[in-house]
Amino acid sequence: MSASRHPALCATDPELASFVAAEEVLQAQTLRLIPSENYVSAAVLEASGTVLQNKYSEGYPGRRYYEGQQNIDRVEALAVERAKGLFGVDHANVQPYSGSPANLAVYLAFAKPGDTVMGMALPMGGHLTHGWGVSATGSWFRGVQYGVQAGTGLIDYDAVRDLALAERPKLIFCGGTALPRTIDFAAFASIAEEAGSILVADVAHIAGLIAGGAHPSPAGHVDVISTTTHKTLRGPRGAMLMCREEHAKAIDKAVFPGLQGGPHNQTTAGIAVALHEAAQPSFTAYAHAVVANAKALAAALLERGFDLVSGGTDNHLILIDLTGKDVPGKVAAKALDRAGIVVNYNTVPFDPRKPFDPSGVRIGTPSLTSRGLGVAHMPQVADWISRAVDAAAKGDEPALAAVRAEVADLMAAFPAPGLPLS
Ligand code: DSN
Repeated sequence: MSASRHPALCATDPELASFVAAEEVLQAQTLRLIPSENYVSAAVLEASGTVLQNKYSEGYPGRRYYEGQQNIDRVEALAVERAKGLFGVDHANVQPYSGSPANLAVYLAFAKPGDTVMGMALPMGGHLTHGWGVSATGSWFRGVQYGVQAGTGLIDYDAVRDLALAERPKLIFCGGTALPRTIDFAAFASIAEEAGSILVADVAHIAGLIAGGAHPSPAGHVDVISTTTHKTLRGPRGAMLMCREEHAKAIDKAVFPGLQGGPHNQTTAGIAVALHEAAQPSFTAYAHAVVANAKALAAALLERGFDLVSGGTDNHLILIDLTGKDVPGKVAAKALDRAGIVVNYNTVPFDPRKPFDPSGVRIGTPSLTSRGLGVAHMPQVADWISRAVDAAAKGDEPALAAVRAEVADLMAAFPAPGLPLS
């Protein structure tokens, strides 16, 4: 971090400033493939670090419990209008602190403790907050879980319907954290209607693809859309809940005063900027490039003998099953990290191993696409992954160091948004 970029921080707390500087270097030099991460723009970074931080504003625009809201109200109303326009929804709440509180607010709005709720099982690609046992949502509510088919890795919508009709859950969640394929929101909507359930689309991973027209939208199919703002949508760390007008009051009441206190106004400002950016034609091109890159990377990995859950991808995410490579996911992820390629180890459907030491590695293309890498680079990326996994199997540290140097060379030619050029 240069003193010219953050002079006050460098002068006041050089120790902390040095950690941030090191993170800037790490993010600049490595190939970041975690599918839920991205690079925000300089404008989003600036908006997220403003004096809006200094203000308490419990309530909603025009209905606050504190005075002095002239500017805060305008910021939040702008974010809300932009969210409604971008996603084509009646109502948007931009206050949830992140994805888990957003989902918890949905429970508060529509269910009572002990009610049955349904979501995809975490090891199958769902999310903790979709009723999984170790989460509050799985202990305060009765979670029933669907998965994917063993052979195809795809959701079996007939099985989802059978479970929904047998259990009649209050809430059904669709969406997740390790789903490489398109979600059929219309199919979920017809199931939820038959079962008499409220349908929630958790689109945290694919919100940017939806905004850019690279994945079908759940708007018009589902009761509530829940999303974080910092993944493919490329905003600050935060979340939004969007819904039909009939649910607006229940959602707002659940977020505040039900669950949260004052909104993080500096984050709301960053969300507003990200939504503005996502409404530009360049973002549509970005969203389609993310998917094109992921498809090209999946094809290149298949050519190199990797086994991919569901055989490929329709979106930004690829789930590599390393069972056949004899390298556990965690060993591979840590070796890739030493090679300058940042991924996360992940369960694969029907994983015989434990979540803290699973068989898979989850990768995605949002970050590298934000840096301008294209389909022509994907064979090189697949080659690095292949070399690093082979090196992990052999314990070949010099091979990992060689990949790391090559990665840093390419990354130097593709500066990351929001980071200093150096
Ligand atoms: N932790 C997020 C992810 O990485 O997918 C989901 O909440």
